[in-house]
Amino acid sequence: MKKISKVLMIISLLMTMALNIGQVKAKTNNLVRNWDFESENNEGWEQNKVGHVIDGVSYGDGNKAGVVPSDCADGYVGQYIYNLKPNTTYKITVQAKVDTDGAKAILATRVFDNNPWEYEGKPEKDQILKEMAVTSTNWQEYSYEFNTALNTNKVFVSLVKWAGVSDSNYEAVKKCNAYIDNVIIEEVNSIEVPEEDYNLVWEDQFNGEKLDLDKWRYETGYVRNKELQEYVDSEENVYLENGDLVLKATKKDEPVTVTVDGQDHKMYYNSGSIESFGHQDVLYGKIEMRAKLTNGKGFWPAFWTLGSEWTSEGQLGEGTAWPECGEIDIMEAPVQSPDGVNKTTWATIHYQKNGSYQKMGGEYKFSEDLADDYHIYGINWTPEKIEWYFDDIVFYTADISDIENFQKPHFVKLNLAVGGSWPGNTIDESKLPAEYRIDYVTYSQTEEQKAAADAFYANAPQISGVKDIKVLKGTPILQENGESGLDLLDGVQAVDKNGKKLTVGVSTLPSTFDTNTVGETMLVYTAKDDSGVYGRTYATLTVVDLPVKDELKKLIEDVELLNADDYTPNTWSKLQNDLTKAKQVLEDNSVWQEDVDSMVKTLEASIGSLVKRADITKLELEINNIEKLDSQKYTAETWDNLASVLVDAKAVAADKNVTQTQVDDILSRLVDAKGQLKLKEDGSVSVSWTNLTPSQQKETTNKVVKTSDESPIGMLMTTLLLSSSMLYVLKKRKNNC
Ligand SMILES: [Ca+2]
Ligand SMILES: [Ca+2]
Repeated sequence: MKKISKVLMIISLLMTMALNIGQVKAKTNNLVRNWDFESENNEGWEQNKVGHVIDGVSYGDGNKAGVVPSDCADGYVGQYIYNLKPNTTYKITVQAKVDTDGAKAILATRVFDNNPWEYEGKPEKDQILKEMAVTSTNWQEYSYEFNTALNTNKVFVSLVKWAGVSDSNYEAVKKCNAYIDNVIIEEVNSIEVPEEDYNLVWEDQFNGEKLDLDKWRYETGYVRNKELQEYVDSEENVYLENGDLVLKATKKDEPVTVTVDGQDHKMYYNSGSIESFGHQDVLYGKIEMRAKLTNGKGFWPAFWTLGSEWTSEGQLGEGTAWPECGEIDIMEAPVQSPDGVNKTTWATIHYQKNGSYQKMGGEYKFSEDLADDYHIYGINWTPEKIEWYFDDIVFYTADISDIENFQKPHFVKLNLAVGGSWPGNTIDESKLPAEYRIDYVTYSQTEEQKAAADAFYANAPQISGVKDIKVLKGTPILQENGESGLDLLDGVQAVDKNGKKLTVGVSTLPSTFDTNTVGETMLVYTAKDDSGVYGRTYATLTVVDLPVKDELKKLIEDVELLNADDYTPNTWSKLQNDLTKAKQVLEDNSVWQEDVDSMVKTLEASIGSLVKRADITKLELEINNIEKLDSQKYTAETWDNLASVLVDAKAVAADKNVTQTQVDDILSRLVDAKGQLKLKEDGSVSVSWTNLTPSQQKETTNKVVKTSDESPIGMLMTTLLLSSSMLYVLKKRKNNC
């Protein structure tokens, strides 16, 4: 007896050890009951009419596994997993196989309880959290992570066989046995990448006076979702205050009616929406904001992205529409509950896959109202996954490794909607004006994220030759139908990564923009390569008013009243030159205001530099007088001096551009030189001349020269007359004394 029990004990111990080896592999925190299908009563596994636990097949040691057998194309074997935590990531690992080449089974994880999705008012039952194809004909490990992130603590994991009769693999699916074994589900602890590994790429701290329109553009008007607000660019609804961007919803005095889907739609509120389109793209990295949300039933603050290839409405533009462009909702908090409390932030991606619209996502429920304080809302985006975080909690992860929409650039959007399809049209107006306050938006990347983004851009179409364009009001723009006008594509080219030339499209944003209105619009240049990858480049088209030319016209009229003879030919001819140019500017309908203003300045300067023509009457008279003198009478030295000054004087007199000062100067030099003339020693006039004292002689000479009489005889006569009268004056003075 003792011996037997010892043997039994040893056997039992060995069995326990064997079991423990298995348990070690399954890990103690495996949430799957009967993980290896080996228990007697098939505990845990749901067996429908086709899927069941089978004897005689097992992965590794053991004798049992789950099977979805042949002769069916619609069946499953699976298990409900209870007591999951919301907003938590789990990892499922299984061994699985199919026994027919070309067959496929699906490892699916579904939400299977109270519906967490009330999107657009349509509850979605049986939401697939994640699925993976099983195609190996040998046992193989299949594994993925999923995030509850929902109002759920229960999922259903299953191996599914399903094919439609028309599917190409229908026969193979129907024929095969699909097996599953060793199912492990365990919680994954999120690992945050350390903060210092991120480099800031772009940010707006909203610390300025006004919204930075080099970073953002406004969305205006009616935009989407039958929402009840009109987006405006007014400073009442979009402004910076205390370091925050404030998007504020206000009630309109009168509703504005627009046509949506052929029906009248009333907008009762004004609100704000801004986006980084055309200014900043984001592709892989952390995109984060710190914000204080609105509460109150009907309000719907959001922080989200759209693919940058999103079509820009324009008839010339190329791009993709929603949902083909892809959308990442970093934060959406539509206030649905009647009490108006806002405690839930939603994380969703919308995309197009295999030609059909799909979405996945989750939510985070916070203990407090999100309108009570500032919180951080962000995503960490890599080529493999997008993780959503709230403050420092990662609450949802989406595997995007095979979703093309999230392997290309997006742009960022911030808006405060009122009403619409999600929160419904009952609005708590007691909350108006409602403020959505954003402290900052940042975009940062690790080296790996940057390298992945750089690789995308290096292979995307490159557009060159794009430049800002300025036109005058009313300038026609070249149309696709060939109607002539300004060619927005002039000099613009695009090539793919191999240098192959691509077609470029251009559109204005908004498309309703035309050049009859003064202002700015965005020009969106788009090129697509053969593999469907888009490249985009942006520029600004500025329409300016026709120039005002009144001042120029008046100035031209004034100039035309001036008389050529009054001014030096040089300055006059410059003025005439500028006048001709001014007249051209006046006539030309393609000049800018600054050209007109500059022409006015030039013409004014030209008028200002006009020089009055000099009066040379006296100079000419003096030259004439001197030319009548007899050189033989004077000493060679003094005559030569006079002759030399005379040459200069003649040159001055002949130059019509000389100034009055130049004329006066040369006249004075001429008079001086003439006054310094000395008669030769044997001059016939020396007799009476010697009767004068030296000073009298000098004075007399000066006077003679200054009166500048005509002939040598006349001069002599004058000299003599003056001499006699001098003597007479001197005599008189003596007598008087
Ligand atoms: Ca087994
Ligand atoms: Ca700030």
